[in-house]
Amino acid sequence: RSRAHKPLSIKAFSAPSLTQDDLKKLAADKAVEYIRSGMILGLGTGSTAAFVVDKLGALLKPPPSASPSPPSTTTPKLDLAIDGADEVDPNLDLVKGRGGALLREKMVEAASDKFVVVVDDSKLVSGLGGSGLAMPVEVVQFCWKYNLIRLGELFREDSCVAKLRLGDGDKPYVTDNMNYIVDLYFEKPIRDSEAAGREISALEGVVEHGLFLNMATAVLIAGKDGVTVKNK
Ligand code: ABF
Repeated sequence: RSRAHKPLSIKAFSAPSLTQDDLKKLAADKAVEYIRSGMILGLGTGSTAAFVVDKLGALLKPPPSASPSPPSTTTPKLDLAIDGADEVDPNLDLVKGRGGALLREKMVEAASDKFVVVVDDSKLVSGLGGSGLAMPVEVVQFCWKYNLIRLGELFREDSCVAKLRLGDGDKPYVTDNMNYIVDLYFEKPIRDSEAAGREISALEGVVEHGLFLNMATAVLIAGKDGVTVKNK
């Protein structure tokens, strides 16, 4: 028996690999380069956006009292929004809102001159819905079952499954705006996300959906080789 057959410990010689949190931090560090003095910012929710807030806090002395919040009525326009995403397709269209804040996020990002998205490369998909994870639709509580059924019917050909999102104690999850969320699970990417967005919005009782189309001005994608910037 020769010791030569023992596998070499390759790990001992390779650089430590980056964790997903390391990648999120890389993207967040790059995002703060877009911030200029005097700007009014919209900062989103989620763990990647939280790294942006941390970085900003570390750079500014004293730290700002930044929190993810919508523009107030006195500040209807923002200069820059920075937020994460759940999926990014090759056109830089997004799925967002798995964290449940899609309506406010969409309002903040629509009200911003620029919208910079921060993601790690696990969020890249060939087409929206392609991750197999939830694409959220916020609906009013009153007719949620109607919306659940209609949303399932709308995407029947895409083998879509529509489920009411549950929260604590298996009670329906309630959004910041006191609505429910119906999560759509697609087997394959959505064929025409523009049409899908229009059809979902046309349903009575739908408040907002998680397709964020033509909204991102830049997407910062962190991978093992650093941050790639994609501009719209
Ligand atoms: C927000 O945070 C949401 O739109 C999205 O659901 C989530 C992404 O979170 P993370 O950065 O933790 O993956 O951007």
